[in-house]
Amino acid sequence: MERHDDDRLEAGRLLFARPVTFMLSVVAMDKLPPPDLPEVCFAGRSNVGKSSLINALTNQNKLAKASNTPGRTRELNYFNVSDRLRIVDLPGYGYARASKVDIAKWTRLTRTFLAGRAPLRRVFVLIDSRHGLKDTDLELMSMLDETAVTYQIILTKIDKIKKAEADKVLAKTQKAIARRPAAFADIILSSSEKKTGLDEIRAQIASLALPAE
Ligand SMILES: Nc1nc2c(ncn2[C@@H]2O[C@H](COP(=O)(O)OP(=O)(O)O)[C@@H](O)[C@H]2O)c(=O)[nH]1
Ligand SMILES: [Mg+2]
Repeated sequence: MERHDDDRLEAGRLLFARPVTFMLSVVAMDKLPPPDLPEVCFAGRSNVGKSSLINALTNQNKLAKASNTPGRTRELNYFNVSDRLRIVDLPGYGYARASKVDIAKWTRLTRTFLAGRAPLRRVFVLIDSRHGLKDTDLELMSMLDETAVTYQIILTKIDKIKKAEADKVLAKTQKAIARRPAAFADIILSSSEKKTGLDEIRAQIASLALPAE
């Protein structure tokens, strides 16, 4: 491994060495915290493994609420990472039984947030590696391409599929993002269960955080 890689992984490890704290839940744009720290957010279809990944990254089992009634959460949840960066957990989308009203509310709040949030440095778009990109994911990505917000794809639950399948979904996803202007070229394969890919995600987040005091 190259020296540069060691440094970035170490920076990621250090950023998450201290506890990450829950800050607040936001249901309306006018209640967002002041835009005084860089932010990254996690987005993805309901049940993709978003809460589990946030918990695994922070080594905290109950930080993000895992497996609450899917599709019910409409708030943006803010987490403070050592006053150097904030993580935002977006409500899951694509829940089959969500009502039209719920979908409209999700769309309005997240669209406004994603398009207009100045400190937002990157959106991690989580995709279940067993299912690949769905229409709702493509819609989100198009929205981010339009508003020029950089996003990086994380293929989740990689422990559930075989290596050959992982290679296939990776190649297919790479092809799908090749011409998308705001997509970050590197795709991360992750498993919260087996702790795969976590160091790389931490390193990516650390590269966007304020420097340590
Ligand atoms: N095997 C496996 N299961 C996972 C992984 N991540 C999440 N899950 C499971 O997938 C389900 C949904 O996870 P959750 O984090 O609540 O998804 P969210 O709705 O996107 O927040 C739960 O039953 C988790 O235990 C993973 O990396 N591997
Ligand atoms: Mg969740």
